[in-house]
Order: sequence, then structure tokens, then C-alpha cells
Amino acid sequence: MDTAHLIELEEKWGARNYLPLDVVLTRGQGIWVWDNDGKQYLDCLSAYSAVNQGHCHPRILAAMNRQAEKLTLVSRAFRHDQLGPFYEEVCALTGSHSVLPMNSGAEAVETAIKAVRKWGYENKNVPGDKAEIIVCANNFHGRTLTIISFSSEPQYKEGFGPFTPGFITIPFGDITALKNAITPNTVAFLAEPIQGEGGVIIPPKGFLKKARALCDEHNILMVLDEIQTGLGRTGKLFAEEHEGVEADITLVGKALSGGFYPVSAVLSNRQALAVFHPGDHGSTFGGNPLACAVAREALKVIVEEGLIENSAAMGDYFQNELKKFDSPLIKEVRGRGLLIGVELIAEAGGARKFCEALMREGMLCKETHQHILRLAPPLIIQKENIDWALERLHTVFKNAA
Ligand code: IF1
Repeated sequence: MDTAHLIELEEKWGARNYLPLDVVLTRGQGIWVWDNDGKQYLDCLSAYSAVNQGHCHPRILAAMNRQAEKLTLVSRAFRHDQLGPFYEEVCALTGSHSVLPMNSGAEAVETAIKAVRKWGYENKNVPGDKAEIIVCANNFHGRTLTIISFSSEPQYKEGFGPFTPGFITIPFGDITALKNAITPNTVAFLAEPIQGEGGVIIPPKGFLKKARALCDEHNILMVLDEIQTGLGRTGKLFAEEHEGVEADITLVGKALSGGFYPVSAVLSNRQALAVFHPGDHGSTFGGNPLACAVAREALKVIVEEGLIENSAAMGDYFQNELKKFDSPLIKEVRGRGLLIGVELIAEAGGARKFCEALMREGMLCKETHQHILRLAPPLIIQKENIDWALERLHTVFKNAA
């Protein structure tokens, strides 16, 4: 089918809740994707960090095919032979005591919210329906009603009320505000260690560590959303490691499946997940055999192929080279590992047109907010590929100046 017609079909039949670049992809391998006309692109988005292992990774593909021929779904009414090994492996790798598998990132966040509320009622004597969770402005944790209830982005909320109460918002990185927001009813502090959609915002050094100390002091659970930053993206297994912090609950999704399949998980270092009893929570697809087989292999690939180390090394290289750009359009280059934001000055006319220009040059990325270009290639990227990307970026910035 020709490309224009494919786009037409989407526009005619689909809800208009996205405004994608007009590139129709048909194939992916490693860091590369190809469109319907055979044009090749370097993927610098990695499906928002879900394909950290690269597109159609052969090992994960093989694991998925093997499992798909044997058993895909039994529901949690029965046990199956992939679940226990997945639990053990994910807990061993992440140093967790227990795990609860779900499908999407938003479901993992919702699960954590339920867990910390119940934990608070059972362990802190918080009066019924009074639990408070402290969150950060400029957050992104997903799209469900409860999650958008504490979004600070008007567009995510407008028209969707009424909202879920029980959330208190502080400025991201403001330890005094966190301290002042704590009440006897506070059960948890929920944050992204680096705000991805927020514009690749790294909190002031020491913030997470001080937040950890406050949580300990006031018997509050620290919940870190590592759905985007986790599993090697920032050059560590988890971004929290950059500050030597361990959350009580860590949320993972996206790359947990290498992009093959929605798999998410709530990882618990304390007894927060112990509040769940049979019947309290669940999901038809959560923890299914196919998901577990895919996730097991996706995790092995991250470790055995050295993707965390490569992310750190290539991320440093990419960032340093970007910092050498002397374009007047660039306000700041920042990031950790291969989660990189290039903030443009307001006069640059918005990051979207840079994404469009880069697409014409054979590079796919996505703006975040109006002025920030996000660069997040698969973690398997090599130096020569980054040099290739830098050339394209040079051309686009030169033409735009
Ligand atoms: C979309 C953004 C990224 C996330 C964090 C939870 C979730 C996400 C830190 C929810 C999801 C996705 C959602 C996707 C685009 C993408 C995104 F721009 F919208 F914000 F990555 F930056 N926590 N982020 O980043 O996970 O339920 O989607 O599996 O189009 O909404 P999910």
C-alpha cells in the first residue's frame, strides 16, 4: 500500500490523540528502522526507551517465538513455569524482595499507589481515606485517571475530571518543599529520578538522597518511577544508583520487554507488596507466560551484552560532542547515559521542526515540551553510529541558524 494511503487510513479511522511525524515504519533491526518506501533511519527515540535492546533483538525474538508455540496465557487462576523463574531473576538483578507483574507502565504506577495507601492504613494508622502521596510538579507517570489527577500539565487533565484526591505536589528537586509537605498522613513520596517527558530534568545533586533520608525519618515509602530511566537507559541499571539511593518501591516497564510486548513490574524492597492478599489486585495478562519469557530474555540481554556500560560510555561521548556544538540555537545539553536532552532557545522556533528536518536527514527523534529535543537511541549504539548522528545534527543546526 502506498504511504499516503496508509496515512489517510489512520487519519480517517483513528482517534486523533496523537500527531506523529509522517513516517510510516515497516521494519526495524537494531538501531535502524525502515519506512514504507524503503528509506532507512537511525532511531533516536527507542519507543520512549522501550527498545533499549534494539529493534527485533534476535535473542528476545527467539525467546518469544519459543514461548508463543508452547503457552501464552493461563491467567493467574493457575500457576505456570515461567513466572517463578522470572520473579527470581528480576529480584536477583534488582536486589528486590518481591515483585508484582503488570502490563503497562501506568498499571505499575496504579499498583504502587494502591500498595502504599494500604500500607499506610495498616502500618501508620492513617485514618480511612486520608492517605496522602507527595508527587512532583512536571511529572509524567502515565495516562489513567488517577495518574492524571496529579499531573501538572493542563492538557493531560482538561475535560477529564473529576479527579482522584490524595496527592500533594511539590516542585521537583525542592527538598524544603518536600519536608514541609509531610504530614502524619503521608504514606509515600513518588517521583521520577530524572524527569523524562518533563524535559530530561535532573534534580539537584543530593536531592534523592535527602528525600530518602526524610522518608526514613518519617516512615514514608519512597517510590521511584524508573519506567523510562531504568534498565540501563541512564548508564546504570537504575537512575537512582547515580545518587546511591534505594527506593522502597521501584517501577519498571518499557524495556523490560525489549519492546516486544507490554510488560511492567512493581519491585519492592520492603514489605509494601505484602499488603496485597488474594483478590485485592490483579490483571488478566499480568505475569503471563509469554510476557515472562520475553522479560527474562530482555533482562539477560541488557546484562550479558553490556548495555548498561555501553549506555554510560556512549552517552558520555554523545553528550560531550553535542556540548562542542557552537550553535546559537542551543541553550543547554544535558542528560545521563543515553537519555539526552538538547534544549533550544525560544527563538529557535520549537523542537518539532528540528525533528522534521532530522527525519529528512534519516534520523528519528521526538521533541518534548516545545523546545527540547530528546535523543535516546537504543543502548546497543556504537561510536560510529553516534558520529553519523552528529553529522546529521550538525547539518540541521547549520541550516537552521
Ligand atoms: C505516550 C511521554 C515518554 C513514563 C514514566 C510511566 C509511564 C511513562 C516515567 C507510563 C510513559 C510514555 C507514554 C507515551 C509516551 C511516553 C513518554 F512523552 F508521554 F512522556 F516516554 F516520555 N512513567 N511514557 O515515561 O507508561 O503506561 O505508557 O506504558 O504516548 O503517552 P505506559
